[in-house]
Amino acid sequence: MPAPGRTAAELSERLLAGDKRALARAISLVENDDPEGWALVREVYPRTGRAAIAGFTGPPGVGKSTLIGRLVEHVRERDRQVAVLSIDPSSPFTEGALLGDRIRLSEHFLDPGVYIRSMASRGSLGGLSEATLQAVLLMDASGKDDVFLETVGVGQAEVDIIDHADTVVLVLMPGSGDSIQALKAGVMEIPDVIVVNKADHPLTDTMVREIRGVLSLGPQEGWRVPIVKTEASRGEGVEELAERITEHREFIEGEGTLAERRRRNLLNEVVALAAARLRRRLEAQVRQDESVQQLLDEVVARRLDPASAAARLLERETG
Ligand SMILES: Nc1nc2c(ncn2[C@@H]2O[C@H](COP(=O)(O)OP(=O)(O)OP(=O)(O)O)[C@@H](O)[C@H]2O)c(=O)[nH]1
Ligand SMILES: [Mg+2]
Repeated sequence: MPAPGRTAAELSERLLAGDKRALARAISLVENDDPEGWALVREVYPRTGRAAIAGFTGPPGVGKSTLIGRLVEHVRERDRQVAVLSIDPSSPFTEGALLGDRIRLSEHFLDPGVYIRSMASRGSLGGLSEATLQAVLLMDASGKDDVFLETVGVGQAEVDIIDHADTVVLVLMPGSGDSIQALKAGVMEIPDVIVVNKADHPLTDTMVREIRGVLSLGPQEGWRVPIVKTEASRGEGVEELAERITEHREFIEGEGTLAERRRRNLLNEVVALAAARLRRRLEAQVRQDESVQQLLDEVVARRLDPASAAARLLERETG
């Protein structure tokens, strides 16, 4: 067997050269929280930051995967390399849940310029959002011009994941009233582009009007969120959607908000990783350290309140 150092160097070399199998292997490493995976990301990190990352979110079954499949065709016609990462934060059985996505994107599997992946586990350090970022970085390093992230739903977990995107596309379909409510109530951040897919549906224009209504309540300066009608199953509106995504990226690049956005997301990432490491260490202490058990006994006996106990625990850790 070759020495681990050598294989790691070889893997990063192949990854940087755009080798699909090396990319697959690398993502599995970070997904499994393998130290080799983290080392790999460390090594290729200076070569990242080039890819345009678009995130697609929205309720189940609105047509996100079909739409992404069409966009993949679109960017391939322009000779761009593309990677797709599907994530399902709500399901512990990710593999099965994403099977449908894989089938819908299957025609692209043989194209060497397309890499499609679903995230099957959380990765133990940090969480799904961290694992997503690592995977995106690896895709970026392997020379992909475009990365499309897909995540189902509109909750906080999805927001954390989708934050890794430069452009967030919310995909809805006629009748997605709940999502309109979520936007209105501010449960969900206003996305950069809104798609009303399944525009073959008679209630499409009603839906578009409702969305306009919600957007009119929001900020009126800066980027104006476009609403794009698509019929993904027939490829209608996909060209326009691709244009809007590109325009948005150009807009934020021009305004300097891309750099700002990335800085904010990376800061969140650094904090999340540090917090995850600290948590691991604290949990190990609680298990192993007799005096932590005594501290806990004090809390149980109501002689010490939980917040003071936590402060003492942290003092020992950091001080
Ligand atoms: N009528 C109609 N059906 C569509 C359209 N786009 C997609 N569909 C169908 O809608 C269904 C769901 O499409 P998907 O692309 O899997 O939707 P999704 O949002 O990725 O679904 P999840 O990943 O399960 O949340 C499929 O049966 C598609 O064929 C469209 O424009 N019109
Ligand atoms: Mg899907």
